[in-house]
Amino acid sequence: MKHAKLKDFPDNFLWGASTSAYQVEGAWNEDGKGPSVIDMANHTEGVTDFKVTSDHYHHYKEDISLMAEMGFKTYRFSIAWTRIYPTGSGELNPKGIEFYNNLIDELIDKGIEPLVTMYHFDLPYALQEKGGWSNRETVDAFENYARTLFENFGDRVKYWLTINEQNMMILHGDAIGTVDPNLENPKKELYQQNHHMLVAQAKAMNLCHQMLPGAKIGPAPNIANIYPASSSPEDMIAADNYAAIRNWLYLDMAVYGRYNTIAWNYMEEKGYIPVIQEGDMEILKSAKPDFIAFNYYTSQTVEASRDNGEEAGHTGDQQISVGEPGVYKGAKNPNLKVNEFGWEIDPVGFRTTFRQIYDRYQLPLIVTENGLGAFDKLEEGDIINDSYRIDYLRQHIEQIKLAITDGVEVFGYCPWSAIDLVSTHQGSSKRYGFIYVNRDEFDLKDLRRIRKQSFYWYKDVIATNGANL
Ligand code: BGP
Repeated sequence: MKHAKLKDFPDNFLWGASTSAYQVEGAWNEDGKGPSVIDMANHTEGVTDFKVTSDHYHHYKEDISLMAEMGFKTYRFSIAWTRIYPTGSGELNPKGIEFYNNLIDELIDKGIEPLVTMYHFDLPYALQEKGGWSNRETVDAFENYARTLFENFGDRVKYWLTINEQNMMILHGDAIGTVDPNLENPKKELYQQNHHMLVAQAKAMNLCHQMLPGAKIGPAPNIANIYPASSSPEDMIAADNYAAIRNWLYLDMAVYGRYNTIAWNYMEEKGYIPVIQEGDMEILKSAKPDFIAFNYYTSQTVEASRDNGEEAGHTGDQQISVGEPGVYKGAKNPNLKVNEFGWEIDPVGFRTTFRQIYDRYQLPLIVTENGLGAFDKLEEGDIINDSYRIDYLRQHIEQIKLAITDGVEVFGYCPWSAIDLVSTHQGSSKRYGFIYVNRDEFDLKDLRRIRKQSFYWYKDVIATNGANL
């Protein structure tokens, strides 16, 4: 639909940006923090680990003051479970509580609304040693952790996100490092973990509503519209299959408390049906999110699986789908350009994704990640001319405006990332931030913060509530 006139961004629109604890904080073993699965994993060769990252743990005041200078209305960050409970449960670490109290107070002092992810990939290693999400006890540990967060921070935090990109942890467990590929049947295991995470999420949503009647909570999956590679009916079926497995399984459960039919039948066919304890489906049904947060970097395109083994093997990464025999096969979209890392760029797909989610669930939406990873260059005079990032963000914000005009309720936009940090598996040279952090892959240099060109651009976007793009 071509609109004659576009609607404005709503007043109080939450402009901001995102980070996650393990990718930005550093201080990996300080002040009583326990090891997480990230700290104990083998890191991709040739790129940095997560020990220091951007050292936000020690620079948070300076970083927040730069966010305030940009005019952030919100800052989406995650709490490291292992700072609060070094072994995942049991003894509480007061220093961890203190750090996030300080961070939250600093944000509020600067007029920035905290938007907290409770868990962003960094499961406590002590829980992993006991089976991680395969072990039902992790559900209890998460509920206990959630209670602690609500008790300690609920007086100031109004917006909560349960689990970051649960769907990517399940679909791309090997890229994100959440599953042991040597397991006998890793996929079956993953769908059991998935079920446990869904139950844990439902319990956390219920708990939040009981303990903090004024707060709002929602899931934060990575959602992308799926194109069929052609207008062939078989490709359309493949696109439907993948949309169910990648997107709707997670949101149907979060919102309606039921397994998506196509996804369920896929799980049955493949032998991935999880053990469901008595009472689980009631818990899942009883929990209701107040909004849906989602991460979007690009759309996906798939074609019918030829079932000839081509789709087997590795699973790509968060944004590159390879496929699964008999279900779908990842395809290239000839209409789209790709970034330096092979991720397709599809702003219009962003609008489609908004429309699809809102049509299905009718809940307010907030974007918790969207952005462009690039090898930024620090030029003489502390200049970082990231015009390519500005182009990417501008094109995507334009599409939010169109989605709003389409009638979609959108209340915030938090691109990835507020400040440079370490990528999930591609190191610190793959940068996303508005703020440059002066370090190399293996040379920490002075970790100086430098405003990029996009910093000034985004400041103006926020100041004009999206009118100046
Ligand atoms: C998402 C994750 C983030 C972030 C982002 C960019 O999947 O939620 O943690 O890292 O992707 O991905 P990458 O770091 O691989 O470039």
